[in-house]
Amino acid sequence: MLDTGGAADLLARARTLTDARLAACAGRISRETPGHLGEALAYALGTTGKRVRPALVLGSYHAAGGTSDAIAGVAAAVEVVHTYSLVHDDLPCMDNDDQRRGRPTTHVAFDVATATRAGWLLVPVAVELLVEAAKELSLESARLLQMSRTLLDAGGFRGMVGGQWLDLAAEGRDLDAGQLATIHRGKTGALIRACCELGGIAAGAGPGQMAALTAFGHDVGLAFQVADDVLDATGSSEALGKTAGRDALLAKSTYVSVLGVEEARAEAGRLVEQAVARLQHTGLAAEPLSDLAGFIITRTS
Ligand code: GRG
Repeated sequence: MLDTGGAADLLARARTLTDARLAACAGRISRETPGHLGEALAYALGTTGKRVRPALVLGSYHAAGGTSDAIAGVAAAVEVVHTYSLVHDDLPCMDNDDQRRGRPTTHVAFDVATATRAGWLLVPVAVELLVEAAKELSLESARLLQMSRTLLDAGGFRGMVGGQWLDLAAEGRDLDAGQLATIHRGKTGALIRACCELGGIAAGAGPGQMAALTAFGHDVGLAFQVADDVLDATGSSEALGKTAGRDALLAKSTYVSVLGVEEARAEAGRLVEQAVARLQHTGLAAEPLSDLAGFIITRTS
């Protein structure tokens, strides 16, 4: 039985710290960016997700001995990249969805051109948040460079964008589990892995601990998507805050279509077990992070 007790505290702390940064950021942007575009940026940043990625950043940072609340700026930077990806993912040229986080998607609330521009504008906002956080954490420039590379690489063609590209190209095709893993390790997993790495880098983790955090993030990132596929097939739109059953509608191969619900759940469990084992005997204070991995595959939204 997975213990997810410590996850609630970590998620609550991540929400409090990160949301304060995101609210300040949204306020500044809507003052600086005129008209519809500023409003759309503030709208996208004002939606409340689960904050799993910020919690992974905080959990990894604390696990590696970091103590400053300024890590919230790094967590906010990742959340902003994630937010941009959701805004663009929902566009008519991608998954074409009208509900996200319990509200109309950004292109429905505004229009496609505004949502597209708002998504693009969030990328430099994320970099700015990262740079500010590095300054607050008094990190030397080599570590800021390493963190920038980690975040941008995960968000780029070797990660999220490349995975999304493959995912779109695969619509209507039957994939096997190996092909699905390649797509989702990029589309969803890369940013999740980067969260764990960013926390470790910010805390000054050594090579052994960094390798453990990377391996943990690699497995949890894929487990997250397997759980997402199960929720899409079994959850309600009300609970998910987005349209349920979208994968079947778009004729997407998913872990559920390939493995079935029960085997997909079992696969998510195996991945998390493996992820948690990666953190053992590393000197990392890994309990909250391990609990968070359990939450990621037992969540209901
Ligand atoms: C140019 C091809 C190209 C792509 C642009 C849109 C995009 C980049 C990538 C899509 C990435 C994406 C949306 C992956 C899905 C990840 C996922 C399962 C998101 C849901 O995450 P949750 O459940 O959401 O954490 P909340 O709302 O809780 O934050």
